[in-house]
Amino acid sequence: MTRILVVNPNTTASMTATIAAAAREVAGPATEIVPVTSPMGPISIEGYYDEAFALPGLLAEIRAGESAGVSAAVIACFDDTGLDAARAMARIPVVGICEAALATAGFLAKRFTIVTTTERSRVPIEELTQRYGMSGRARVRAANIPVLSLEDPNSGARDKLRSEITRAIAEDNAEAIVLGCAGMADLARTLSREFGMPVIDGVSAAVKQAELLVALGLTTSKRGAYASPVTKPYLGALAEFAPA
Ligand code: 5HY
Repeated sequence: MTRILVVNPNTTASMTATIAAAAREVAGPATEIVPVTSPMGPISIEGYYDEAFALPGLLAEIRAGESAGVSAAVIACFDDTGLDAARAMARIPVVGICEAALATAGFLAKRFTIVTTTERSRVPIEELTQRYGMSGRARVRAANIPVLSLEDPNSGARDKLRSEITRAIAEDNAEAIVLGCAGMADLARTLSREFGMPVIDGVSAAVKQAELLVALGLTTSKRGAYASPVTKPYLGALAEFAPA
C-alpha cells in the first residue's frame, strides 16, 4: 500500500474534506490518501503574509507524516506554499499542486489560463509560472472570490469562477484552464464537461504525480539545494522546528 499524505496548509477542515475527496477519486487501488489539516496558522492563504505563517504547521505535518512512514506528500495549496523548505526537510517526494497542474496542462495545451481567487494570489502565482518555465504559456486571472467563499455554495463564488473562465476563453484564447485554488478541487470534471475543454485540478494532478514518483522508486535529492538543513538551535517560539 502506498500512503500519500495530502496536507492542506490552511486551517479550514471543510476545505481539507473537499481536497481529500478529489484525491481519493483519482488515487489508484493500492494508494491510501492520508489527508491532514494544518494545526496552526491562517484559515485561508491569500497572499505572502498568510503564506509565511502557514509554513510551521505545514512543515510539522510533513515531518510527522514522513516519520509515520508515508511514501510521498502533496502540498494542497496552489501557492506551492513551503515547497522548497519541505523538500529540504524530507526525503520522500513532495509535490506541490501548482507545479503538478502546470506540468499536466503543458501536456494538453500550448496556451492555458490559471483562474485563481483574489488579486493577492494572482501575483504570487504569476511568479510560480516563471519559476516553472511556463510564463510564456500560462496567463493568470483572479475571479475576485475570497478563498473561503468557495466553501459556501450560496456565496456566488462558483458563478464568478465560471464567468472568469468564459473571459479567459474569449480574451486569452485559453486552450485549457487550470483551477488556481485547492478549494476548487471538486469542480474540475463538471467544468471540463461544461466548457468542452481540459480543466485541470492540481490536487488530482499532484496525487497522480506522487504515485508516479513512488512507482519509479525516486526520492528527493539530498545534494545541493534540497540537502538536509544544518543542525543548529532555533530560538524562541520556533525552537521545536530546529533541524535535528
Ligand atoms: C489555496 N489559498 O489553494 C490558495 C489559493 C489562493 O488557502 N488554498 C488557500 O488563493 O492563493
